[in-house]
Amino acid sequence: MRFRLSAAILICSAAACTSKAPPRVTPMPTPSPQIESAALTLVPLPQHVERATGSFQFTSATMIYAEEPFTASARFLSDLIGLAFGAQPPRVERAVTEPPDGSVVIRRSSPLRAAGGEAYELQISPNRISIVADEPAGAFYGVQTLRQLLPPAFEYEALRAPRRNVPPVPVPAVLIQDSPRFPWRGAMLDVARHFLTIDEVKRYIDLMALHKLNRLHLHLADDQGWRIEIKSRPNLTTYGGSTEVGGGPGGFYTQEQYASIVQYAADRFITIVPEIDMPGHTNAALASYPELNCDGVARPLFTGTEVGFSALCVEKESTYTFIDDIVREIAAITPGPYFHIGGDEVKMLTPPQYQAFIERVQTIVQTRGKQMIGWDEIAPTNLLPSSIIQHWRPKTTPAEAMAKGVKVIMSVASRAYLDMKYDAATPIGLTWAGIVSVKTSYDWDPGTAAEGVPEASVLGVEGPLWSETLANIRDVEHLAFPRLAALAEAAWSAQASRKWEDFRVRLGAQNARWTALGLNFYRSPEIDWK
Ligand code: TNX
Repeated sequence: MRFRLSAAILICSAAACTSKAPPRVTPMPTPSPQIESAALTLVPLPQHVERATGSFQFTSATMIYAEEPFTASARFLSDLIGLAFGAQPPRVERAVTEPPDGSVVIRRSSPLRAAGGEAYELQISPNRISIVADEPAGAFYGVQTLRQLLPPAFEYEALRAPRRNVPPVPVPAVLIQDSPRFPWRGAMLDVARHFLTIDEVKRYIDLMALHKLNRLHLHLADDQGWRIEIKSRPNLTTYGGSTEVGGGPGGFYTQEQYASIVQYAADRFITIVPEIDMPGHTNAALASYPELNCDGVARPLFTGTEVGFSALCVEKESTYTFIDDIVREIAAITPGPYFHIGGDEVKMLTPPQYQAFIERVQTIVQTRGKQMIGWDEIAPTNLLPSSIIQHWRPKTTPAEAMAKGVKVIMSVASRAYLDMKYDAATPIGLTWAGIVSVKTSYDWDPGTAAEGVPEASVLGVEGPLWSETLANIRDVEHLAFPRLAALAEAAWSAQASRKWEDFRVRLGAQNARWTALGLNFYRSPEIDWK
């Protein structure tokens, strides 16, 4: 991948910019080192990057013009620049036909529709920055790319204090045309084994947005804790949410708090995917309601890390009433189309019991208006074409389910599990799926990662972060970064353009931005941190 392309003449119509003339063959003037390196800092790598001459200067006079559906993204940019240039953030105005020179313009362009709602074009020229997209998500991603071209200091909150006489800030002239390879670009937080506060989850959402990730899967219930209020079954949280691995106090989200996470994520074009793991991984529920056990006896709360010992009583009708209450209440506060039912690591049921259970739950989820997702153990069951398999076990394949028309999320543990150690010295994390270096998490093709699963059946990539060994957001950040950025690129960027040697350099250039964000990322020796 070469970024140092010669300049083309770029022609902008009202909505879109196209490169009309062939690239000049004469050598272009040597850009300043800052501008030269700027195009190298983008993660995930866009589809098409073309450097041009000169730079745009942000000043205290810079204004942002945005067409109606894109004003939220315009405000995001204005908030990011904040008080860097004066007492007010840049003004956001409705787009006008002839915006003045020196402005940022965010417009709608239906020709981009063919590339999908997440596509955008970002053109930076000396007199204007233009972002065009067909849908708000595309405009948001255009703003995220522009963000990565701004000096990293903009991520530093203290910069948002009013300043005087700040010199103009240049961003390099460039044309970027971009859209994602896969529609599913996800991360998962296990808030059951160790609880994370609402602010910690929001922090993770912010970090996801910077890397154009669009699905946050929340693992909301497991043996060690139940984390989402169910109004018809209050003991699940008051009792079942009161502990976590190691015996800490646990915690839970009220439905209103969960809704605030959903909204915060939606504002960043991230869909929340709630998971209630069943029929196994259910000790917190079995402790809270004795009738969920076949013997009618409540189990003690559990704070260890073994798996596979718990199961709902699948032969009792009341178990399905319970599940329907849960799916109904969570579906009602989840605008996204998905409900994840877990389904992994069930050792207490026979295969026929397990399959009958999954099929009944699939009907409940469908009746409550959602698409069912399950871990890859659900592959042999009678799945609806709309159901989705999350492939995690490295030595298996969900190929047998392909004839059912289902789609697959690639979370192969040996590549995508963010809770594996980076190397033998990593102080937290597990090793059951191997050591997952940054290169290991980057250097694979999600389109061919499971035998017998064609690329057309791959929805995308998700990086689960199980929290048996994690206590707080500092630990989360240490295991997620840089590997979540590697997975974001595996999900967004065209496979043919992805080269580890090139990624290493762009990742190294994230040092200043991530440091300004206060991110506790792992300074892996595989990377030359700039
Ligand atoms: C397997 S992945 C699990 C989790 C553990 C994880 C630890 C999956 C569907 N089940 O219960 O937390 O390994 O890496």
